[in-house]
Amino acid sequence: MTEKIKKILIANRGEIAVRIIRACRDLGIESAAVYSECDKTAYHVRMADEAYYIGPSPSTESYLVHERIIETARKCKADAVHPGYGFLAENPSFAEKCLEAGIIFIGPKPETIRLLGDKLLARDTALKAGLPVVPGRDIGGLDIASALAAATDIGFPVLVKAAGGGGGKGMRVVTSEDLFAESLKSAANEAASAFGDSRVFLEKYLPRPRHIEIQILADTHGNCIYLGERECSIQRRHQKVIEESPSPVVTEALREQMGRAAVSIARSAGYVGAGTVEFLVDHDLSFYFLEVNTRLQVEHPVTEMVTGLDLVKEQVFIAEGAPLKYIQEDIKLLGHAIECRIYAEKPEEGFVPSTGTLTHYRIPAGPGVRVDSGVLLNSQIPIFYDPMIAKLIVWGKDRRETIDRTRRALQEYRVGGVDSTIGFHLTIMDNEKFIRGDLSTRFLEEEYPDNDYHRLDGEVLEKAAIAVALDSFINERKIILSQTSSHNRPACGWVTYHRKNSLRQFRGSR
Ligand code: MV4
Repeated sequence: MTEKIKKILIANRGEIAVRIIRACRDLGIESAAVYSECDKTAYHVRMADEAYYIGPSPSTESYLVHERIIETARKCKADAVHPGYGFLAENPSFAEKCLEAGIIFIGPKPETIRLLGDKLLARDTALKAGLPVVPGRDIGGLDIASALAAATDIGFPVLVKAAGGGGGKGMRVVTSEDLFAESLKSAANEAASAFGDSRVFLEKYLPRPRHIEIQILADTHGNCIYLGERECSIQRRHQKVIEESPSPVVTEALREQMGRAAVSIARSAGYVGAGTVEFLVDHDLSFYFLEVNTRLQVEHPVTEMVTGLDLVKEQVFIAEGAPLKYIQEDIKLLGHAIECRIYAEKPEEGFVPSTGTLTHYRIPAGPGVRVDSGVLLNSQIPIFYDPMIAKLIVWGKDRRETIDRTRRALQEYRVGGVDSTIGFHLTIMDNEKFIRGDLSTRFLEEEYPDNDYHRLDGEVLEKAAIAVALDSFINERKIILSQTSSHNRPACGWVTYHRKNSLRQFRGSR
């Protein structure tokens, strides 16, 4: 049975809210935005067909309040809620409450979100589904001595991971036996305070893996397909910075193996919707299951660019109960796509958030360029949320062309009033290892140990000098112009002389 969705409430903000509104418009579905105090005039609010105030600026009082969002959806007669990513996207209780209120939650079933959100249960599910997992052990209920025996059995270095995990919290690399007990305790403590769940497990530590993930789509009729991979190895502190599809190392055969593995765990978990199965890939190209993300991901556009699909539209069709329109053989990857996450941050100062007003803003365009922006000229960048302001997604026929277009687009991009990561991305586009596709999750720390992302080549220095000279020239003019009337602005010597002279003539003729 398919039930057409007529109105979607978007329980999010910024670029992803705008992205979802665009899909709604393409589908002829009405869109309702929600906004907090500081988002009153935000881009997503202006874009949506309707917008509703849901509370003060802190997300704990607005975008995270289940009842406010469900009440708003009910009031505006939305038949579905799209959570985007972050906020409530992977919250099984919220998904449950939506369903209880008779509202479609655009995402997997609450029990699937709950199962896969537990990294230990997800690992078990992967094992049962026949996926390769990193050698490891659940140490729940074990005393320190038995846990140490398990670690010794796996072999050091081991990685302590939190069951409630994600984002690297409650994770500890342990290189030797004597540091084990202490690391175990501190990981468990950190996990308890971060997730309210102190359970931890052990895995063999892979020192320089790649992070490669498979996009999947599963409908309510038991069909499930994979849409190729994304390489997301370039990240800092578990925040992805650059993503691409396809991965520079994934062959047709490896893609099929990883894709089948992803579909296999999705089936075991009763997965419905768009999802991502994450893997670690070792230097010998052996791959290991990491976790499943039960949401639309930030980096979904690179998959859209190489498959030609619109993942948000597919999510809506699945939520309506429609069968997938594609079988695996229909999915063909074309060309190459790279995404740069543009943050309002200062890379030179350890990526501290940079808030304020966007006094200058111009987005790039041209062949292969897509910008999913959450802001406009004069937007306020609030302190309350993630500082990602936009994503630059670039497509080319191959990786080389895509890198060249990305560099060109980054050079066209203008952000003023706040700092941005554009210069940082330009540095990466010229990095030889990046250009070679020689990546790992350690890429940034290895290539830029001192956070030194300046591009101090001659061309940039010359441009900077010209910019500074122009800026001071324009500022001087502004001061002079504000002191004199525009009819009487300073001119070169002979003009001034002539003016004085004609004034004398005028006086004289009286
Ligand atoms: C690992 C690993 C090495 N070996 N597991 C980081 C986040 C969490 N979801 C899993 N993570 C890792 N698990 C084993 N056995 C290295 C990481 C890791 C990482 C993974 C993906 C992307 C970025 C990362 C950065 C640091 C560490």
